[in-house]
Amino acid sequence: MRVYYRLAALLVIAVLATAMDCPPDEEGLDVRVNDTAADGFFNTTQSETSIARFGQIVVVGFNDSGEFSQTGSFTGYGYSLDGGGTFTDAGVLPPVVGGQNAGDPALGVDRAGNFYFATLAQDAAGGSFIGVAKTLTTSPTVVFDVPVLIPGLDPAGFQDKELIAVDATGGSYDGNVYVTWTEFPEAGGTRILFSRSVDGGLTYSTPLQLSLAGTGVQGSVPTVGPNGEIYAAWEGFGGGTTGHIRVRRSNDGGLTWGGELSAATFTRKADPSATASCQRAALNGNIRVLDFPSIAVDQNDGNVYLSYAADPDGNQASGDDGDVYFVSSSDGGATWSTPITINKGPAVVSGADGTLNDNFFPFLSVAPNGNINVIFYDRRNDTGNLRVDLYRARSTDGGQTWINERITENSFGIPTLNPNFDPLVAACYMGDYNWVISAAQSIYPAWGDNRREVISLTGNRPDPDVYFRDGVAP
Ligand SMILES: [Ca+2]
Ligand SMILES: [Ca+2]
Ligand SMILES: [Ca+2]
Repeated sequence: MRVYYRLAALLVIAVLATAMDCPPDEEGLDVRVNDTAADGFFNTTQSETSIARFGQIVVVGFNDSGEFSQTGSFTGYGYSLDGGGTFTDAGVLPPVVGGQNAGDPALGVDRAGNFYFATLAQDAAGGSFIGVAKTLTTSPTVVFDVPVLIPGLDPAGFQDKELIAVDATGGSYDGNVYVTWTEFPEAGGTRILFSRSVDGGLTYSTPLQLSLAGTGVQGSVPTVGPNGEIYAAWEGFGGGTTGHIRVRRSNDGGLTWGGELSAATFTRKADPSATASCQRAALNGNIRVLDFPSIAVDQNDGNVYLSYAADPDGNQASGDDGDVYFVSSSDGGATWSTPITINKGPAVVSGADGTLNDNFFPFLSVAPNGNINVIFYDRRNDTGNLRVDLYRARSTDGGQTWINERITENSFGIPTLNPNFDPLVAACYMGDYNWVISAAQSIYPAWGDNRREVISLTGNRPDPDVYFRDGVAP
């Protein structure tokens, strides 16, 4: 989602002093990815993460207002060459000549170690595109080429909220790059589009419209199964407070697609007071929220797993505003299980959340051994339902039962978001998603985290940064 304001009136801010840490960082198990020295005084927002890994190389993408204040591009990244022990802030993904990259990072990697980095992008004429950049090298530093720009179906439309998947199966479609995103046509409505590259990211196909039902759709995500099958999922707004998770599947590398199915129907999450303040769905602390699905496939058996967050009691005006849900399909997406909450309820056999506090922004990954991990923001440790931790729900039995574990070492607070303390960032924005990938030895979450307190004109405030963690058994 576009999250920044236009630069012109705010350049004056960038000349002010760099924000100071207060107190000094207390680095522990969680590793900060971004370098705070790159921040402007008021422009210190790093959030909305993506992560990909190849051997000891870990790349984390994020939105970065500090870089935007200085370079005009919003899509930042950092990388680690030692498996995630230390990170180098690499600044911004380079835009095309005269253009800019506009955030919404999404990363993937192929079997040869080429990283692909998708972003919202503009060309020199200000046209809206999805950009996908490929690494030029990963040694001795991780350097990306400028992105290849993919137009929408409507040249006057706005292209938004892309995610990416790379086929690394070694099968018939190995190396293909898949991108799905939302187009806002000039005439109104929204639609989910798909494009692919079959030549290593040199060129991308003319978009195909994936969404069939409804004109209120957002938050698409592609993923690849063990036989190269592609699933794409997205949120469909059902009118009122109802939402749907829509899914389609392709068995031929994205040339043709099966019918559109509903994997889940739910009540969208929203805190009435924050929603009134933000004039869009938001949770306590004026954090804007959508209900984007996260989807992944078990590479052993092809089972499909999907997570999203929703209001558990069907009433936005009372009770719990948000729980994390899970559904699965063992027949290639044709039918889906009944949704279960995985932060509390009968399926949670250890570490259940005993509160009615918020659980939101889930992201799901399946480990090589088939274990399922879902990370999410969680407010169970604050009776005021404000401070946030990162938790994971983990299932070792295909999603039948779950345990919950805290990832973050410290809960973090929420800066003033409406209006946003950072004048380059949209009101009520605290990132729209986080990300996790899995390997045999660990899951690797990357998330937006405000634990670091900085000096501001009105006293200390929590500052948005991006953190990474390893050593968490899948
Ligand atoms: Ca920051
Ligand atoms: Ca409720
Ligand atoms: Ca909850």
